[in-house]
Amino acid sequence: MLDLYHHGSSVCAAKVRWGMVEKNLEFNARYIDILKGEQFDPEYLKLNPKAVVPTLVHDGKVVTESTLILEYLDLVFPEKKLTPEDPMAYVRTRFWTKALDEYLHLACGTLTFASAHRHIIRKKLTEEALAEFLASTPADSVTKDWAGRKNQLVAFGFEAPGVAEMVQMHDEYLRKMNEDLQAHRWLASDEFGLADVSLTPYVNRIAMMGMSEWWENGRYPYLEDWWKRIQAWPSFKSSILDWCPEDLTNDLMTYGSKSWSEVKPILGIA
Ligand SMILES: N[C@@H](CCC(=O)N[C@@H](CS)C(=O)NCC(=O)O)C(=O)O
Repeated sequence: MLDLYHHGSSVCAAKVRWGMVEKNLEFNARYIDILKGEQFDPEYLKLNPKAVVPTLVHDGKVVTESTLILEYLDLVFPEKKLTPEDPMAYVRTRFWTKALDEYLHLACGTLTFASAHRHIIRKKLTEEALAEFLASTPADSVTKDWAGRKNQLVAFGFEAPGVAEMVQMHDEYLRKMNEDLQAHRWLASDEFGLADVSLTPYVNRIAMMGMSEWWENGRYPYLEDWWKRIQAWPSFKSSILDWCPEDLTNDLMTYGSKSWSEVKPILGIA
């Protein structure tokens, strides 16, 4: 039995969900509302002491870390593998999953919190509940300094330290995606695979926040073409978009679109 603890606007949960659907794996979806603080429930902390989603429980075995969950699933259920066999395609895939874990994930989390999540949690929580929510984040969470960063992002938005650098870092990786997609049809080779599944939620996040101009108008044409093909992929909508509740989808678009005017100058878009 496979249980996946996840959330509708979690990028790393989305990549695991999509991977499982692509691998034809059935799972019980266990929803953890990370914008209401359900990740701090003592029972959930026993599974995931960092208080983050996703967490996979496979026949009682607990696996955390989204990249490792996908690697685990490819080992345990090799019938339809997402990881390429070709050594260079494998290396290019690992380049992307490593870049996500080391850099891009924090850049995306920072952008999302500064643009939208800071407003969304304020709508959901009273001042008192918000203070408790912020105080509950463990010292070692999304990153070793996430608790402090989250506090600053909620308080100051784009004025919080380091936000511009994170937006620029996000841009650096989108530019690199565009380059790789010029060299081959999908991210790691001419075949769709784990790199595409893993990076999609990060591009989708920008689109859901009304910021697709980031790659449009000739800025990143190969990325734009890939994104169109991803959106047309049969399981994309049901695995990624449909899990995000309607109010959250609307809020991401509303607050994200308003924040685009803050992001554009950082990217040098007129
Ligand atoms: N390295 C972890 C990161 C997990 C993570 O950052 N999850 C976010 C959602 S994408 C989360 O649960 N955040 C909760 C919070 O900020 O309190 C993984 O890949 O699984």
